[in-house]
Amino acid sequence: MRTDTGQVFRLEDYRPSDYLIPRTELSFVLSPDATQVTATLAIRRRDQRAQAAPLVLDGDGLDLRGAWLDGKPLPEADYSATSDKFILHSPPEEFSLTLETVIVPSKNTALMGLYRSNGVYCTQCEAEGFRRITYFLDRPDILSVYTVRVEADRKEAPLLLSNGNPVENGDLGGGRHYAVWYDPFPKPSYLFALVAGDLGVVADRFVTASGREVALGIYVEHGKQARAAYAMDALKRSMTWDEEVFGREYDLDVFNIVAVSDFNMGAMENKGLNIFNDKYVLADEETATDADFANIEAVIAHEYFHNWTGNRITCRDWFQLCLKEGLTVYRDHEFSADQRSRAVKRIAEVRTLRAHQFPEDQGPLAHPVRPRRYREINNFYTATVYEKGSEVVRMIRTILGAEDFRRGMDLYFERHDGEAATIEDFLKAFEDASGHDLTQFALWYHQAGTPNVSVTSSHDAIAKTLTLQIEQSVPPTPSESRKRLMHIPIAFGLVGPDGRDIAYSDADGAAVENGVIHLRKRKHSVRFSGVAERPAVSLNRGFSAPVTLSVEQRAEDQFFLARHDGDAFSRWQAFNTVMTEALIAASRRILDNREPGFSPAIAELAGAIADDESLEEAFRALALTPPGEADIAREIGTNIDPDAIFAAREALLRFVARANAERFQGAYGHLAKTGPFSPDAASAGRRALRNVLLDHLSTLPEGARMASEHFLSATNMTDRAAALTVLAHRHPSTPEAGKALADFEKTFGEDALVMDKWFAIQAAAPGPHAVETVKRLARHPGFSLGNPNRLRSLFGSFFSGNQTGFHRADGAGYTLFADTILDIEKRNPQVAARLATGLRSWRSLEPKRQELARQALVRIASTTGLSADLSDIIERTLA
Ligand code: B3K
Ligand code: ZN
Repeated sequence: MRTDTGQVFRLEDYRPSDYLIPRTELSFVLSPDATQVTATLAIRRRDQRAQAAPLVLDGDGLDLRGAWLDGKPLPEADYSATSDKFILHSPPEEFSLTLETVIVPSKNTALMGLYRSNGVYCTQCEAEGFRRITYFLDRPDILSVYTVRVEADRKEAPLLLSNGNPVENGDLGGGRHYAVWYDPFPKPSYLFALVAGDLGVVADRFVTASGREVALGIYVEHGKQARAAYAMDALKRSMTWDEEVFGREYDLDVFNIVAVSDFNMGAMENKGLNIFNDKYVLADEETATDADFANIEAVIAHEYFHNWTGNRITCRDWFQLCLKEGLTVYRDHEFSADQRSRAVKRIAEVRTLRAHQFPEDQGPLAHPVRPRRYREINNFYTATVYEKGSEVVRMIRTILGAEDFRRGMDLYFERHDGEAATIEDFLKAFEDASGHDLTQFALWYHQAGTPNVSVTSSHDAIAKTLTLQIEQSVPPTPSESRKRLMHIPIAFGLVGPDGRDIAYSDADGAAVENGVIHLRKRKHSVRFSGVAERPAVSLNRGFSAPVTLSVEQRAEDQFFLARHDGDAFSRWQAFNTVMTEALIAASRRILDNREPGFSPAIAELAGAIADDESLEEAFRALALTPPGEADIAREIGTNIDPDAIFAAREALLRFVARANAERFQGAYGHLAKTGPFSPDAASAGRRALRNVLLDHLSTLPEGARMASEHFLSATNMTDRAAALTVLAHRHPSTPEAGKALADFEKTFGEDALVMDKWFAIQAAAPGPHAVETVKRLARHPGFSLGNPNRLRSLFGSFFSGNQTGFHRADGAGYTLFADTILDIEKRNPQVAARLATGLRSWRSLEPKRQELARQALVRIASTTGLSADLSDIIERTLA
């Protein structure tokens, strides 16, 4: 484990490296306990007139066994080597350096560099894992052409893969064999990959638009090939889509994906050899939910799209991470929107953004989409860099329009293919292609915090005008107290009494273009003429800007928009706002020992939505889902009491279900009739709606029996997991719940990925017993502290998905938090640091819980020898 040195890296300190490595030859002789790595690097000085500076290569925990310069042993006086640096004191202008190191994959529990997962050798190098394999200029602006030779025991590893195209393989006798791979595209070290093991394959082919034939392979555990069929289908659809929508073709003869079961995150876009967490590859109706299918489609697409946005054009330095990540998330969002329902996809994206990015932006870990400093880059693979980064690209498209956006993308590819680029390069391509000035817009990359837009409206019936007073503000964030004014594109509509958008004759006060108000100043007064009747104002349609809105509006306008807004996102938003406001008021009343008190209009609207066949089922399912407990807490902002919020939410579900019992029962029964399983969006939508209805109806008497029947009659994992959640969360002490949990365990006990759902559902079960449940489950034979998926499903679900259980008033959840994180950190600092963000919103809690949470954080902070990963998160959280 690399302990914290406290070193801070700054964007303004970027300097190009003195040396380049145009070619890299790697040779691996694999063995679990002593893998020999020989690297021969062709190195040359960047500036031939410059003085010979020492060459300093990065390492991390390396053991050097030999060094040669131009093939001759290097005299000891000419270099120095430690486990984390190799220094050649006075290198010639151009030379070849051969370094031999020995590494121990079987002991690599951090899962960075070369490690073993279920007996398979695999690698993870982004961001700085390559230096755990060999000494190198391990930075993204050093692009090199790689040749890789892999040698292994044929029985242990019949399959030998690396980046690029296969060029040679053969037998070495004594049960050993080898393969050589050559990747003609210069790439940074973080994209290096190697896999060796015994795996099954699903093979297919793809012919690109220009007729290049590509051999596709998805490698999975033997016997699981059938579960990779959906991933293969998603891959081929992604390849076609990128050609059609972005004009991007694949460029190698092969494209391989390998699924492994021990992986720190979702997947990795290594050139020609993507390595995936098997959770994002394996799916069939028996074992995966509709959400799993959708995630697989999105992650397969995301990693594939990186081939152009990330690999062909990479990042100059790690501060530019959003250059590849935000853009590639935007691309995978667009892909899923085209494959499924655009409106439903957009609502889901915004829910995710608000659940993950908003609390980050509003708490102690806030940072700009392009950060200016970091201590540990692994901690910057955040919702801000990814999701807000994607929103920023989406706003560029809104501002430029679809055609100029595409022209800008084309120019970006044309100018920077084969280079390591910056956000400035990216923005310049759009400015040059469109003639727009994006100077003010660029603040979205540089300034942290979620802007707030507040709006009031006034209608003058005699003058037939509608005036909007709009004001923007950006709250202070850590180390940025003063903020500059942003360019915020707010899409809007004025909805008339007949439910249609009113055509206004002109608008002044701000640049209003194609239904978008462009805020650039602190205050805008926008007047629309020719507006005879007072409209309901629909703002931030399609969530055109990632902001919070404070709108002074009559309650009946929200109800009206929830029924009539022509923009599906805003229609969903209107009902969501109605419910959020009702829940906040109810939780306050509950704290005062009063009845929650909901308006019958809410139940009526919910009933109307459930029955409205003009709306897609998936949309209705989303609309009928009340905001989650964390969403409500975020809106309340301070002095949070999770128990009151939970009680209010349960009361709302019951209130709506009671008022609509018959209607919901009818729809629930009707939706039960389906044909054979299909993972497509429409079928998934029907299941989602039926499961949301179950969630409501299960609050009524006989709820446990109904959920139990749902569970027992389920023919797919979506329905089974939904019923199990209702039982374990709402009716935990019933025999039905106990039986369902036991049945599930019996059926799927051997399937770790499926058991993750069983762990996650129980860890998220609300109430004071959750702490004990989680401790008990941590001793379950199917649980393992070494596997990141298990950790996320048990502890991640508890810390981030169980508001009442984790935030138990006596602080027992926080004690478990500190104990667990310190324990995990010993083997895997990266995963420990990620889980530790579970307390980032501790300052919003009510005072007693806040103090207990602080004590747990301080206990972690005062532990000696913390990793850079964990101490960075904890110190920023406490700052
Ligand atoms: N680029 C990887 C993430 C690597 C995370 C390193 N700590 C996956 C992705 O975003 O596609
Ligand atoms: Zn990515």
